[in-house]
Amino acid sequence: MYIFRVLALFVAVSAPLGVARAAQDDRGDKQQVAIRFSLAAGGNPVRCGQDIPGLGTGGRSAQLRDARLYISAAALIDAAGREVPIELDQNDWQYANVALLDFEDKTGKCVGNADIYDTIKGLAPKGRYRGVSFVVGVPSVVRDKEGKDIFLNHSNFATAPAPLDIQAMAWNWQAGRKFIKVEVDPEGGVTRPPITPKLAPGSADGATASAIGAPAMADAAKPAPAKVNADGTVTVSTWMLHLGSTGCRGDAVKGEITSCASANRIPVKFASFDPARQRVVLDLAALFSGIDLGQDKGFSTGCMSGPADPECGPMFENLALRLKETALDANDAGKPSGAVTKIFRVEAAK
Ligand SMILES: [Cu+2]
Repeated sequence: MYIFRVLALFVAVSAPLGVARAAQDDRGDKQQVAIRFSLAAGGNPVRCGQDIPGLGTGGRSAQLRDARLYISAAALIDAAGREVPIELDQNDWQYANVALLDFEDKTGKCVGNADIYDTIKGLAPKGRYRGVSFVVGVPSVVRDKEGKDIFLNHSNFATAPAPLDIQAMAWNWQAGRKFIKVEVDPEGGVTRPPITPKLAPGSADGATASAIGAPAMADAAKPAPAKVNADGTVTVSTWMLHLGSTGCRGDAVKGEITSCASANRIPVKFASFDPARQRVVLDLAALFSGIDLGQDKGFSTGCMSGPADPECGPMFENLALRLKETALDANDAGKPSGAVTKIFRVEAAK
């Protein structure tokens, strides 16, 4: 029953979007905008199949496995400091005000698909702009031109429009999408605490994580090939960052409004940015700063947004998000910490 309502909603939504595109053929008062992104580790570009040297505190080299993220609410900043929304082109990578950036091409150790998408495209009112801003994450709801609510994050990926239809980027209806997914295979693997019956690979992360408010994992990580070491510790191949909303309540399947204790969306702003000459870099050196990729102290291998996961402490600091409430009932978990996130920077585009 609900499926039909969702289908009806998307049919209803795609028509007005089509009308909007046609209306923009008169582009007299609009200019085309393209914001380029790239993936790097410090000064080195990162590509599937190539060693990324010196990541994290252990200074290990690593191979990329996955690097995808959702960007929303992209805007240009005018001389008065106003954020002027970029109206995104609607295509397989961009829907409503959300775009998926995809830096993996399925070569080397990379998973996913051959396509790459690294440039957000759209229209903005003609003008002179000084900066750019965007949010990492998928909004819960956006309003279409007719004032109808479109539910974006907490929806069924199987019936959602692209690019919200990717199973690998979905957790479950309630928790919604993975906003950032970065996975690397460090040289020598990732060593984890001994397996206890309660913490068996494949089942434990999901069960333990949901007990502490992290999303149950829809695609619960297939256990990576594990090597049991002489001291009982286990070595697995992949360190994973999966960022998304956690502690979500409300049955999204029944169409209930879902609200999440930790939204975990990251606002990013560059007061000075020239789209013609510059690009935004997602810097893995900054992302893994202060983190030893060779060791995982518990819960998910890496950080899957779990408030009790030891690796999420330094990771959330790098993301400039609060992992936990600053005080009891402060309700600020998952909100921006107020620091500037270190994971993005601006550089001259080549
Ligand atoms: Cu962990």
